[in-house]
Amino acid sequence: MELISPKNRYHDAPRAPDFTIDQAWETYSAEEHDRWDRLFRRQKEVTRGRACSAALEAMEALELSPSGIPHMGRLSDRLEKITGWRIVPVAELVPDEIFFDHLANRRFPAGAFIRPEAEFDYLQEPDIFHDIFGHVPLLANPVFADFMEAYGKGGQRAMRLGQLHNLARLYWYTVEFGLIREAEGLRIYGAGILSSPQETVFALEDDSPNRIGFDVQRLMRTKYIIDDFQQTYFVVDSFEALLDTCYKDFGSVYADVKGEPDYEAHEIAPGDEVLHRGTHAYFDLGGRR
Ligand code: HBI
Ligand code: FE
Repeated sequence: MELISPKNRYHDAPRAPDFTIDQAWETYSAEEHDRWDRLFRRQKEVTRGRACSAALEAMEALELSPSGIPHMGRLSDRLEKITGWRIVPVAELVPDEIFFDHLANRRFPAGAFIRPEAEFDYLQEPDIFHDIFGHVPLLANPVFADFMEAYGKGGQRAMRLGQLHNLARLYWYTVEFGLIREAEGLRIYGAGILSSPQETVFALEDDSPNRIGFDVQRLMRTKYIIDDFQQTYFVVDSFEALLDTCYKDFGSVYADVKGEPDYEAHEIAPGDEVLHRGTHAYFDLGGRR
Protein backbone atom coordinates (compact mmCIF):
# COMPACT_ATOMS: atom_id res chain seq x y z
CA MET A 1 0.00 0.00 0.00
CA GLU A 2 1.45 3.33 -1.04
CA LEU A 3 2.45 5.47 1.95
CA ILE A 4 0.27 8.57 2.21
CA SER A 5 2.74 10.67 0.29
CA PRO A 6 2.54 14.44 0.19
CA LYS A 7 0.29 15.48 -2.65
CA ASN A 8 3.20 16.49 -4.83
CA ARG A 9 6.51 14.82 -4.00
CA TYR A 10 8.32 17.17 -6.43
CA HIS A 11 7.31 20.27 -4.49
CA ASP A 12 10.71 20.60 -2.81
CA ALA A 13 12.79 19.21 -5.70
CA PRO A 14 15.92 21.24 -6.50
CA ARG A 15 15.18 23.46 -9.51
CA ALA A 16 17.13 25.38 -12.13
CA PRO A 17 16.72 29.15 -12.58
CA ASP A 18 14.15 28.37 -15.30
CA PHE A 19 12.22 26.30 -12.73
CA THR A 20 12.93 22.99 -14.45
CA ILE A 21 13.66 19.96 -12.27
CA ASP A 22 14.84 16.38 -12.78
CA GLN A 23 11.84 14.18 -13.63
CA ALA A 24 13.66 11.32 -11.88
CA TRP A 25 11.62 8.90 -13.98
CA GLU A 26 13.13 5.89 -12.18
CA THR A 27 11.53 7.05 -8.90
CA TYR A 28 7.91 6.59 -10.02
CA SER A 29 6.29 3.75 -8.06
CA ALA A 30 4.35 0.85 -9.58
CA GLU A 31 1.18 2.46 -8.16
CA GLU A 32 1.96 5.73 -9.97
CA HIS A 33 2.61 3.95 -13.28
CA ASP A 34 -0.60 1.97 -12.81
CA ARG A 35 -2.55 5.18 -12.11
CA TRP A 36 -1.25 6.67 -15.39
CA ASP A 37 -2.39 3.51 -17.24
CA ARG A 38 -5.89 3.67 -15.73
CA LEU A 39 -6.21 7.41 -16.46
CA PHE A 40 -4.93 6.85 -20.00
CA ARG A 41 -7.22 3.92 -20.84
CA ARG A 42 -10.32 5.73 -19.57
CA GLN A 43 -9.52 8.99 -21.36
CA LYS A 44 -8.52 7.26 -24.59
CA GLU A 45 -11.96 5.61 -24.59
CA VAL A 46 -13.99 8.74 -23.82
CA THR A 47 -12.10 10.96 -26.33
CA ARG A 48 -12.76 8.51 -29.20
CA GLY A 49 -15.02 10.41 -31.61
CA ARG A 50 -14.75 13.54 -29.44
CA ALA A 51 -11.09 14.65 -29.61
CA CYS A 52 -10.04 16.59 -32.71
CA SER A 53 -8.35 14.53 -35.41
CA ALA A 54 -5.02 16.32 -34.94
CA ALA A 55 -4.86 15.20 -31.30
CA LEU A 56 -5.80 11.60 -32.07
CA GLU A 57 -3.25 11.36 -34.91
CA ALA A 58 -0.52 12.92 -32.75
CA MET A 59 -1.09 10.42 -29.93
CA GLU A 60 -0.24 7.62 -32.36
CA ALA A 61 2.75 9.51 -33.82
CA LEU A 62 4.10 10.20 -30.32
CA GLU A 63 3.43 6.58 -29.25
CA LEU A 64 1.52 7.75 -26.17
CA SER A 65 0.15 4.62 -24.50
CA PRO A 66 -0.93 2.98 -21.25
CA SER A 67 2.58 1.64 -20.62
CA GLY A 68 3.38 3.68 -17.55
CA ILE A 69 4.28 7.31 -17.01
CA PRO A 70 6.21 8.66 -20.03
CA HIS A 71 9.88 9.60 -19.75
CA MET A 72 9.76 13.28 -20.78
CA GLY A 73 13.24 13.23 -22.36
CA ARG A 74 12.46 10.25 -24.58
CA LEU A 75 9.02 11.63 -25.47
CA SER A 76 10.64 14.98 -26.28
CA ASP A 77 13.05 13.26 -28.68
CA ARG A 78 10.03 12.05 -30.68
CA LEU A 79 8.17 15.39 -30.44
CA GLU A 80 11.25 17.46 -31.35
CA LYS A 81 11.65 15.55 -34.63
CA ILE A 82 8.12 16.66 -35.62
CA THR A 83 7.84 20.32 -34.54
CA GLY A 84 10.97 21.19 -32.56
CA TRP A 85 9.11 21.26 -29.22
CA ARG A 86 10.45 19.64 -26.07
CA ILE A 87 8.71 18.89 -22.77
CA VAL A 88 10.55 20.12 -19.67
CA PRO A 89 9.69 18.78 -16.17
CA VAL A 90 8.58 21.29 -13.54
CA ALA A 91 7.29 20.75 -10.00
CA GLU A 92 4.11 22.83 -10.36
CA LEU A 93 2.84 26.13 -11.81
CA VAL A 94 5.78 28.41 -12.62
CA PRO A 95 5.77 32.24 -12.66
CA ASP A 96 4.09 33.67 -15.76
CA GLU A 97 7.27 35.21 -17.19
CA ILE A 98 9.09 31.86 -16.85
CA PHE A 99 6.15 30.07 -18.46
CA PHE A 100 6.03 32.44 -21.42
CA ASP A 101 9.79 32.25 -21.92
CA HIS A 102 9.61 28.45 -22.16
CA LEU A 103 6.75 28.59 -24.68
CA ALA A 104 8.52 31.27 -26.73
CA ASN A 105 11.45 28.83 -27.03
CA ARG A 106 9.35 25.72 -27.86
CA ARG A 107 9.66 24.20 -24.41
CA PHE A 108 6.43 23.02 -22.74
CA PRO A 109 6.66 22.93 -18.90
CA ALA A 110 4.91 19.76 -17.70
CA GLY A 111 4.18 18.85 -14.12
CA ALA A 112 6.23 15.79 -13.07
CA PHE A 113 3.83 14.68 -10.33
CA ILE A 114 0.81 12.47 -10.92
CA ARG A 115 -2.46 13.20 -9.10
CA PRO A 116 -3.13 11.25 -5.90
CA GLU A 117 -5.76 8.49 -6.04
CA ALA A 118 -8.11 10.73 -4.03
CA GLU A 119 -8.13 13.20 -6.94
CA PHE A 120 -8.29 10.63 -9.73
CA ASP A 121 -11.25 12.30 -11.42
CA TYR A 122 -10.40 15.95 -10.96
CA LEU A 123 -7.67 18.24 -9.69
CA GLN A 124 -7.04 21.93 -10.24
CA GLU A 125 -3.25 21.81 -10.58
CA PRO A 126 -1.77 20.57 -13.88
CA ASP A 127 -0.33 17.11 -13.15
CA ILE A 128 1.63 14.99 -15.64
CA PHE A 129 -1.54 13.42 -17.02
CA HIS A 130 -3.21 16.79 -17.73
CA ASP A 131 -0.06 18.17 -19.32
CA ILE A 132 1.03 15.18 -21.38
CA PHE A 133 -2.34 13.68 -22.35
CA GLY A 134 -4.00 17.10 -22.65
CA HIS A 135 -1.39 19.51 -24.01
CA VAL A 136 1.46 17.55 -25.64
CA PRO A 137 -0.32 15.90 -28.60
CA LEU A 138 -1.25 19.22 -30.23
CA LEU A 139 2.37 20.39 -29.95
CA ALA A 140 2.97 17.81 -32.69
CA ASN A 141 0.61 19.74 -35.00
CA PRO A 142 2.79 22.23 -36.92
CA VAL A 143 0.21 25.04 -36.96
CA PHE A 144 -0.77 24.68 -33.32
CA ALA A 145 2.94 24.40 -32.43
CA ASP A 146 3.48 27.77 -34.14
CA PHE A 147 0.49 29.22 -32.26
CA MET A 148 1.91 28.11 -28.89
CA GLU A 149 5.28 29.73 -29.64
CA ALA A 150 3.52 32.91 -30.79
CA TYR A 151 1.41 32.79 -27.61
CA GLY A 152 4.58 32.65 -25.51
CA LYS A 153 6.01 35.67 -27.31
CA GLY A 154 2.65 37.45 -27.02
CA GLY A 155 2.64 36.70 -23.30
CA GLN A 156 6.04 38.29 -22.83
CA ARG A 157 4.78 41.44 -24.60
CA ALA A 158 1.45 41.38 -22.70
CA MET A 159 3.35 41.40 -19.41
CA ARG A 160 5.27 44.48 -20.50
CA LEU A 161 1.97 46.13 -21.51
CA GLY A 162 0.19 45.09 -18.30
CA GLN A 163 -2.35 43.22 -20.43
CA LEU A 164 -1.74 39.73 -19.06
CA HIS A 165 -5.34 39.15 -17.98
CA ASN A 166 -6.51 39.42 -21.60
CA LEU A 167 -3.97 36.91 -22.79
CA ALA A 168 -4.75 34.56 -19.92
CA ARG A 169 -8.37 34.52 -21.20
CA LEU A 170 -7.16 33.70 -24.70
CA TYR A 171 -5.14 30.76 -23.29
CA TRP A 172 -8.05 29.61 -21.16
CA TYR A 173 -10.72 29.60 -23.87
CA THR A 174 -8.47 28.04 -26.52
CA VAL A 175 -5.47 26.04 -25.26
CA GLU A 176 -7.35 24.83 -22.19
CA PHE A 177 -11.05 24.77 -23.22
CA GLY A 178 -11.23 25.24 -26.97
CA LEU A 179 -13.49 23.44 -29.45
CA ILE A 180 -12.91 23.16 -33.21
CA ARG A 181 -15.33 22.66 -36.12
CA GLU A 182 -14.59 19.54 -38.18
CA ALA A 183 -16.51 18.03 -41.09
CA GLU A 184 -18.17 15.47 -38.80
CA GLY A 185 -19.09 18.10 -36.19
CA LEU A 186 -17.58 19.85 -33.17
CA ARG A 187 -14.48 18.29 -31.68
CA ILE A 188 -12.25 19.07 -28.66
CA TYR A 189 -8.73 20.48 -28.71
CA GLY A 190 -8.55 22.18 -25.26
CA ALA A 191 -6.31 20.28 -22.84
CA GLY A 192 -8.51 20.97 -19.82
CA ILE A 193 -11.35 19.17 -21.58
CA LEU A 194 -9.27 16.40 -23.20
CA SER A 195 -7.86 15.35 -19.80
CA SER A 196 -11.26 15.33 -18.04
CA PRO A 197 -13.67 12.40 -18.65
CA GLN A 198 -16.70 14.35 -17.45
CA GLU A 199 -15.97 17.59 -19.27
CA THR A 200 -15.14 15.74 -22.51
CA VAL A 201 -18.81 14.71 -22.68
CA PHE A 202 -20.24 17.91 -21.15
CA ALA A 203 -18.40 20.27 -23.52
CA LEU A 204 -19.73 18.58 -26.65
CA GLU A 205 -23.06 17.04 -25.71
CA ASP A 206 -24.64 18.79 -22.74
CA ASP A 207 -27.33 21.45 -23.42
CA SER A 208 -26.12 23.55 -20.50
CA PRO A 209 -23.15 25.52 -21.91
CA ASN A 210 -23.10 28.10 -24.70
CA ARG A 211 -21.09 27.26 -27.81
CA ILE A 212 -20.01 30.42 -29.65
CA GLY A 213 -17.90 31.14 -32.74
CA PHE A 214 -14.33 32.25 -31.86
CA ASP A 215 -13.86 36.05 -31.80
CA VAL A 216 -10.67 37.20 -30.11
CA GLN A 217 -11.96 40.57 -28.88
CA ARG A 218 -15.18 39.08 -27.48
CA LEU A 219 -13.18 36.26 -25.86
CA MET A 220 -10.74 38.68 -24.22
CA ARG A 221 -13.69 40.38 -22.51
CA THR A 222 -15.12 37.12 -21.16
CA LYS A 223 -14.60 36.02 -17.56
CA TYR A 224 -13.93 32.34 -16.86
CA ILE A 225 -14.29 29.95 -13.91
CA ILE A 226 -11.43 27.75 -12.72
CA ASP A 227 -13.13 25.21 -10.47
CA ASP A 228 -15.96 23.83 -12.56
CA PHE A 229 -16.98 23.08 -16.17
CA GLN A 230 -17.03 26.09 -18.45
CA GLN A 231 -20.30 27.91 -19.12
CA THR A 232 -19.22 28.96 -22.60
CA TYR A 233 -17.01 27.20 -25.15
CA PHE A 234 -15.52 29.07 -28.12
CA VAL A 235 -15.29 27.25 -31.46
CA VAL A 236 -12.51 27.87 -34.00
CA ASP A 237 -12.77 26.86 -37.67
CA SER A 238 -9.14 25.80 -37.85
CA PHE A 239 -5.79 26.14 -36.07
CA GLU A 240 -4.77 28.48 -38.92
CA ALA A 241 -7.56 30.84 -37.81
CA LEU A 242 -6.27 30.66 -34.25
CA LEU A 243 -2.69 31.34 -35.39
CA ASP A 244 -3.83 34.34 -37.45
CA THR A 245 -5.10 36.08 -34.31
CA CYS A 246 -1.55 36.02 -32.97
CA TYR A 247 -0.04 37.54 -36.10
CA LYS A 248 -2.44 40.48 -35.86
CA ASP A 249 -0.90 43.06 -33.57
CA PHE A 250 -2.43 42.23 -30.19
CA GLY A 251 -1.76 45.83 -29.20
CA SER A 252 -4.72 47.00 -31.28
CA VAL A 253 -6.92 44.27 -29.82
CA TYR A 254 -5.97 45.30 -26.28
CA ALA A 255 -6.75 48.90 -27.18
CA ASP A 256 -10.18 47.91 -28.55
CA VAL A 257 -11.16 45.94 -25.44
CA LYS A 258 -9.62 48.33 -22.89
CA GLY A 259 -12.38 50.04 -20.91
CA GLU A 260 -15.07 47.77 -22.43
CA PRO A 261 -17.13 45.93 -19.78
CA ASP A 262 -16.42 42.21 -19.26
CA TYR A 263 -18.94 39.53 -20.15
CA GLU A 264 -19.96 37.02 -17.48
CA ALA A 265 -18.97 33.43 -18.29
CA HIS A 266 -22.57 32.47 -19.12
CA GLU A 267 -23.60 35.58 -21.14
CA ILE A 268 -24.42 35.70 -24.85
CA ALA A 269 -23.11 38.97 -26.33
CA PRO A 270 -24.53 41.06 -29.18
CA GLY A 271 -22.95 39.90 -32.43
CA ASP A 272 -22.07 36.43 -31.13
CA GLU A 273 -22.17 33.59 -33.68
CA VAL A 274 -24.32 31.36 -31.49
CA LEU A 275 -23.85 27.70 -32.35
CA HIS A 276 -25.73 26.62 -29.22
CA ARG A 277 -27.52 28.82 -26.72
CA GLY A 278 -26.96 27.09 -23.36
CA THR A 279 -29.73 26.31 -20.87
CA HIS A 280 -27.28 26.68 -17.93
CA ALA A 281 -29.25 23.88 -16.27
CA TYR A 282 -26.03 22.36 -14.86
CA PHE A 283 -25.21 25.61 -13.04
CA ASP A 284 -28.81 26.22 -11.96
CA LEU A 285 -28.47 22.85 -10.18
CA GLY A 286 -25.41 24.19 -8.32
CA GLY A 287 -22.54 23.12 -10.57
CA ARG A 288 -19.84 20.62 -9.51
CA ARG A 289 -21.85 18.04 -7.67
N1 HBI B 1 2.95 27.02 -15.17
N2 HBI B 1 3.71 24.82 -15.16
C1 HBI B 1 2.80 25.74 -15.58
N3 HBI B 1 1.79 25.36 -16.37
C2 HBI B 1 0.86 26.25 -16.79
O1 HBI B 1 -0.07 25.90 -17.55
C3 HBI B 1 0.98 27.60 -16.39
C4 HBI B 1 2.05 27.96 -15.57
N4 HBI B 1 2.17 29.24 -15.16
C5 HBI B 1 1.25 30.28 -15.54
C6 HBI B 1 0.14 29.79 -16.39
N5 HBI B 1 0.05 28.52 -16.79
C7 HBI B 1 -1.00 30.68 -16.78
O2 HBI B 1 -1.12 31.77 -15.89
C8 HBI B 1 -0.81 31.22 -18.19
O3 HBI B 1 -1.99 31.87 -18.61
C9 HBI B 1 0.32 32.17 -18.22
FE1 FE C 1 -3.12 23.16 -18.88
